[in-house]
This record gives sequence, C-alpha cells and structure tokens, in this order.
Amino acid sequence: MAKAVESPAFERRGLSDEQLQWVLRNMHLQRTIDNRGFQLNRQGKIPFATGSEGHEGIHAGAALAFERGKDVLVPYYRDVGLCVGVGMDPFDVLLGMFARGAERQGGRQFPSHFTDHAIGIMSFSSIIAAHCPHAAGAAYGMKYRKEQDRAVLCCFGDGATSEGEWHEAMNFSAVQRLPIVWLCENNEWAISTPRTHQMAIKDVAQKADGYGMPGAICDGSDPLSVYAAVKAALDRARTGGGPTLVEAKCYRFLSHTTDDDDRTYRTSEEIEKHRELDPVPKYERYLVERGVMSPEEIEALKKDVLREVNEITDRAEALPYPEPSQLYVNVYEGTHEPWL
Ligand SMILES: Cc1ncc(C[n+]2csc(CCOP(=O)(O)OP(=O)(O)O)c2C)c(N)n1
Ligand SMILES: [Mg+2]
Repeated sequence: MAKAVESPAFERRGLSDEQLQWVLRNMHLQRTIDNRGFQLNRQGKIPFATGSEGHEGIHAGAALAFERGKDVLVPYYRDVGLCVGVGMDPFDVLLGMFARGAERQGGRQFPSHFTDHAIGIMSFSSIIAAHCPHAAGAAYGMKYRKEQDRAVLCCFGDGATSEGEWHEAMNFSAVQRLPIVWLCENNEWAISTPRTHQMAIKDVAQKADGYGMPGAICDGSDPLSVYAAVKAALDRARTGGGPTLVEAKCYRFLSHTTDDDDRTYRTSEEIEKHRELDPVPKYERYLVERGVMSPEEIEALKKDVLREVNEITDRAEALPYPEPSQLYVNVYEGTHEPWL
C-alpha cells in the first residue's frame, strides 16, 4: 500500500538556514517567471506560456534532493522551478518564451520544454507521458553500465498516469529494478478533466502496488515534505533499491496555459478554497515563525527576484529571432534542406 510520508508540516529535515532560504528564493523565482509569462502573453509579446503557480513547493523540494552532476532529470512542461532549481539559467526560460535564436534549442521548441545536457536535464516532448519510457531507458542505461550512486528523476502530472506509455514505463522499471524516481505532480486537473474522471482511486500512489514498487504520498504545498519523500526515494534508487512512485499533492492556481480559459470548467470558489494551501505564503510564515528570515528580509528577497526577472526579460526581448537559415540545424544531419 502507498504510504504517506510521516511529515509534520515544515519539519526542518536537517537543512541549513541557507538551504531553507534558497528554497524560498526558488519558489519566488518560479512564481515571478510564471507571472511574467502570462503578462508577456497578454501584452501580445509572446505566443504562449504555461502556469505552474501552486507547484512551487514540489519544485523547490525536489530540486534540493536532486544531485547535480550525477542524477538525470526528465521534467515536463510544468517544471520551470525544478529545472531552474537544479541549475538551468532562468535567462534560457525567457529566451524560450520569446523564441529567440540564442536559446539553447534555437528558439524553435515550445516554451517550457526545457533541456540542458550539461546539467543532466533530458529533452522531452509535449506528448503526455512519452518521456516516461525515455526516462526508464536512461535509468536502464545507468544499470547496464553498472553506474553507482546516481538515479533518474522523472516528473509528470496526474493525467499522464492514464497513458499507456506511463504504465509500460512503470512496469518495465519495476521488473528491471531501475534506479528511477517517478514524481507525480497531482494538481487535480488534466486541463479540463478532473482527477475523478481519470481514475477511480483517490491516490495516484496506489497505482504503485500494481507494479510491485513502493508508493509514497507527500504534501506538495510543503517543500520540505517533498524534499524528504524525493530524497528517500532517490537514495533508495541510487543504492540498488529500485524505483518508487512519489505522489506530491498540489493544486494548479492558474489556467493550464495562456491558451486555456479555466472558467469554463471550474469555479472561482474552488480556486479560492485551495488558495489557503498556497505553498508560498505558507512557507514564508514558517520561516518567520522559526526565525530563519524576518519579514523585511523576505521583502528584500522578493524585490531582488523581481529585479532579476525584469533584467532577463529585457535582455531576452532585445535579442533577434532565429535566422531562417537555421531552420533545419539539429533537425537533419549535414546540409540537407527538405522542401527548399
Ligand atoms: C498524448 C497526449 N494527449 C493529449 C495531450 C494534450 N494535453 C496537453 S497537457 C494535457 C493535460 C495533462 O495533465 P496532467 O498530466 O495532469 O499535467 P498538468 O498539466 O495538470 O500538470 C493534455 C491532455 C497531449 N499533449 N498529449
Ligand atoms: Mg494535472
């Protein structure tokens, strides 16, 4: 049976003051970048942005558990805070939004389709759950090469767990005892489809039973609860213990993307009710109560994050679109130019 991680809210988990403050900065960075995407879209400056507000606790906690230089991250489009948290340059996120040629993928990928080979962030597609077999493959590679002390962290939403590829990846990873952690960011919605239309069970983590791997549930609005659950699962994977399905429960506060009008399928009352669990103010209260940061220090941190996001926005906007001649670079080998 899936086990809820024993987590009295906001237990310190042996983290230093600096680490606890880093978590807050990561959460604000994500939220500020997120809101910037929506603003730029409404200003007509970018075609598309995703909204991850409500997922901050998951991203900051999981990023802290990830070992840079060793582990491999296979994210999905919601994971801006996680990717930035493991070391991706936030400037690259803005370059992606503006589709600028200087972006790592030449400005041709959808925004929020992060990748960074140097850090170990694997490229993924928009096809829901298609990255899960790829993540299992990366973990299989680690096992095949007898690499020790490293693992794959693969993220996806609750809706992804209805896809055939997800089930195949889960099953394969359990049968092969692969070094992988499956992190489900359960925000209760898959665009307009509520969780109750996707599955007849309450907890995604229950699905782990069917494959013969442990399932764990953590509170996605508490970054330290997520850190503990993901770290325990990664440690197990890194030491030959096989895969774990970790479910982090959260709620998506914004519409699915800038292309989605969530008023057509959920009420503002529902959103307001979940706002009480907003991870950002909740975590700020914790830091102040424990004397880790003063309200003035938190204000200064927020200002600094806004300064950084303003700066990278201006810098990205000033750069040019990709050259048309670059269209097929990294798509076809050599100078092949189809349809020209
Ligand atoms: C195979 C496939 N089917 C449908 C879509 C359209 N689509 C894009 S995002 C999404 C919802 C996914 O929901 P979930 O997995 O819960 O992640 P969330 O967006 O809620 O974080 C859908 C259905 C897609 N990209 N791929
Ligand atoms: Mg979802």
